[in-house]
Amino acid sequence: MLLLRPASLIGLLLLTFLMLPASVLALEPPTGRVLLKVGGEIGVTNVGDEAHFDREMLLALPQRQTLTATPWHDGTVAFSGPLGRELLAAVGAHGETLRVVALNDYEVNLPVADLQRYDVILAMTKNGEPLRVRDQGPLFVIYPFDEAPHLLNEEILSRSVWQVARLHVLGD
Ligand SMILES: Nc1nc2c(c(=O)[nH]1)N[C@H]1C(S)=C(S)[C@@H](COP(=O)(O)O)O[C@H]1N2
Ligand SMILES: [Mo]
Repeated sequence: MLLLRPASLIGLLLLTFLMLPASVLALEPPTGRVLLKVGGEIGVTNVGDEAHFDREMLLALPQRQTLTATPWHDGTVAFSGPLGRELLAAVGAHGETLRVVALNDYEVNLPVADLQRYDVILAMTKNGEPLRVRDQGPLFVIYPFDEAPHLLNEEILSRSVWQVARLHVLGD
């Protein structure tokens, strides 16, 4: 049997306890091109005080496919990408509001409640093809309009940001 002095045992237990949360919530640094940077009130970081995601990391989050018409596309389109609420969970977000920033410097505040209530995704693909910047990628905030047609209003449309590059979690 392994004999440890009580002090070492306590030390070992303390070390295990201290290391657990970090190992559970750790986010590996990105290895590919960074598509999304998340900052603000987050508990999980991998580059400085931000959480950076490459394509592979975004695909590792729980995904959803949304079949819907939008004001910006012809006919029904299939979008897929990580659920907004899962992304927030992955970065340990604690805030009520998400500042969504696009490549063209368009910015809007999106209530976190929208992501809890609806299956909003950060679409990475359209009809199976990666969204390029020229296709309004790399990420496009897509609400499930066809499931909840009342979402087709000016407020929600203004939160439907394309060319998303950055999120900022704002505290309560
Ligand atoms: N990146 C980006 N996303 C954006 C916008 C924008 O200018 N840039 N405009 C928003 C607004 S205010 C609306 S109403 C919808 C529709 O914009 P559109 O009428 O120019 O197509 O897209 C939203 N998403
Ligand atoms: Mo708008």
